[in-house]
Amino acid sequence: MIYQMSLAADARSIADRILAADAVTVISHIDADGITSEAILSQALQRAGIPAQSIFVRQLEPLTMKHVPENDTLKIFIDLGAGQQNLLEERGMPEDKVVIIDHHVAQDVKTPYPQINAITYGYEKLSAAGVGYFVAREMDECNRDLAKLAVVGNVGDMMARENCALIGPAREIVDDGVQFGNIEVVDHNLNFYGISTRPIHTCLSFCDDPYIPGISNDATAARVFLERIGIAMRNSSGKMRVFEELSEEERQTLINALAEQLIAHGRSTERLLAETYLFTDEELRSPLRNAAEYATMLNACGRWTKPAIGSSVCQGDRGQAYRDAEHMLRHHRTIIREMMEYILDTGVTELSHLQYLHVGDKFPDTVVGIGAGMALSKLNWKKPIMILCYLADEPDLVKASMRTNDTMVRQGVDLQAALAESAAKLGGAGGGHKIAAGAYIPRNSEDDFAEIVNTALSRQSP
Ligand SMILES: [Mn+2]
Repeated sequence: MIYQMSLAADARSIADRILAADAVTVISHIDADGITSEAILSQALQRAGIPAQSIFVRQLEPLTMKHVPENDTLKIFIDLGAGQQNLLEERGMPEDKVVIIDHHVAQDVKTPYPQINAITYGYEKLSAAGVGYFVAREMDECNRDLAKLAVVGNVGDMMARENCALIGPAREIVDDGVQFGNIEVVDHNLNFYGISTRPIHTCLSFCDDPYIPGISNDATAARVFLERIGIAMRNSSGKMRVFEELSEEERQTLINALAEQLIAHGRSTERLLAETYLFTDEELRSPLRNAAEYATMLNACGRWTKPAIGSSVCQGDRGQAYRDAEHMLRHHRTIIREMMEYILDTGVTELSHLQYLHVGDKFPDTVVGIGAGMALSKLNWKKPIMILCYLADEPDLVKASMRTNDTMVRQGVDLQAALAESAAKLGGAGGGHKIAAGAYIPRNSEDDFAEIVNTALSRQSP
């Protein structure tokens, strides 16, 4: 396909290809972006009267390609595919039976597979669900209600993180949702996670971006802080209040007090506020009330390999699928909490520029990255953390997950570069983002690997 170099024009031509199909198979990824991507397409296809089937994979690789049916349907690869076009080619898939909707680096192959890819247009802050939404909107204007799901996908893929808001085309999608009436933008909100479900003091104590001295990591201190500024922690019926329930006045009081706290400790207030996205059609205090928590619920479904349940929730199921998703979310939180406690109890090995710990087979590899991120907020935040673990189905390999924070990224830390370079030295492979990355390395090379990564990090921020 010849790129028209315009997202809108390519969305139109991809939409036309999809609308011309007799039947479709959607192949997507099992995280929040992949699940919302699939849910957007499934609904758009259903509304267009095109029979469709969906398949979720953890990763598109030779082994998972066997799940892609060898039939005559149009295969839509979304949130994956761009970087694995050689696999489609090896399978002998003709170009007129494939559409790729993605935001990952594309691979050069001979077959010109039709593709719409956010990075082709220079949009680094637009996820697959965002691109998929533009295609769905071209398929039919009535799909504007799906903007909400695209916002969840974008936030789930951390597209709002750096700028404390969605920007560019991803922000345009927010406006569609606002116009449709199911999204409310809360400007200058606190940049906290859990505003719809966590008690306020828990929300405060979990905050690590920015790190607030005397509050972060200290729930008791957070409680005292709230008392001091006169914010009641319980509502009239005795229930713990959540941040979303604060009045505008209380919200301002809290923001001002936190800003003062930061300034008193000589810290920047830059990342204190963020734009947050509330879903007014969801119940109060539900994890579906805001984009960040909605995304966590979907990630929980993916991590327990039940992405289809997440998709049902995205498509409106608030019955059995929702109850199952809630259960997975709770389980997800418990395991992550246990893992964090394990990391803190066991302690990490500190090198000059890195702290690391091997958890062996105690925790599933699908949660170690999140556990690492949460543990980092309780450890020395100036050193990136690396958690190593065994893989249940790959006895020769070890997975390494790394996390750091925005402050360190601004000082030059790039985990993606450090892991890709270090893993390659041991015959492994790594990738991801500056702030969060992962690698697979041969078993028994863990300590050597830690030294190599430490050296790479020491060059990035001496
Ligand atoms: Mn994605």
